[in-house]
Amino acid sequence: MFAKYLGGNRFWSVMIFHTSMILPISVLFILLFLPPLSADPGYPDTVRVGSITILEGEQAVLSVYFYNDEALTAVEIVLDYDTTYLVIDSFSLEGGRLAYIPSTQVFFRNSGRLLNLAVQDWNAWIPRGNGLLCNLFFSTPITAGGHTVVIDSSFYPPVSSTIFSDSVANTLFPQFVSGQITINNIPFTCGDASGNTQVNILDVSFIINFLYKGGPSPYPINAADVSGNGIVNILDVTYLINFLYKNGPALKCPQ
Ligand SMILES: [Ca+2]
Ligand SMILES: [Ca+2]
Repeated sequence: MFAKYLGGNRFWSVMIFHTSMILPISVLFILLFLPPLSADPGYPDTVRVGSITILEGEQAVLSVYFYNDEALTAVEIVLDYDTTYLVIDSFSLEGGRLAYIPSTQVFFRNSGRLLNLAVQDWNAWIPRGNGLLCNLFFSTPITAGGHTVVIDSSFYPPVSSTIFSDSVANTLFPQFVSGQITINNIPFTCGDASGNTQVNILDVSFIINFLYKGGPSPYPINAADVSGNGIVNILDVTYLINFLYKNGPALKCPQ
């Protein structure tokens, strides 16, 4: 057919035939080397991220669970979260269903807002079951209060996502239940750097000790930012003295 359009030029018809075969052959090639996909048999396998509430500045310990009703060779989770208010510190399989697997078969990658954890059992199958997969440990900046961070699934091109691999290396896509970390503000009285609920000359000393003498940090730090400009420095000392003794303007800590 192509040869007709090209006026019977045999050279071009052969070339077009060869070119037209490249795409199907390359698709066939890709299909041959992709891991086989398989429908998840039985009750749907699931990865579920827990939800917790913490105070700003505290460490968050977030649990991730998984359910599988067939034996597995590997479990991989890829999680996506906003790093503005959470910083990943570490992870642990301790106390979970995969705690028996040696660390040489556990792979963890932190790529900015994506976390990738892959666990493989090279010696036997991960048995069917339901329970803890891992704990993730996050720290939260002192400014994180009042925010909720969703821990969601994600997809790493070309093939990495939350997947299970069954005992004959079929790839299964478990259902994914996202979770969240709610970060609450620490209640405080503005100016009460010492944390005893009263605002007086001792708080002036407390801030000076913190700034210049290695003293403990106000808790939360915002209690000492009486000028409300996001920084705690000598100007807050002046501002607090003015408020206490010179009819200065009202304290206006960030909340
Ligand atoms: Ca105080
Ligand atoms: Ca300030």
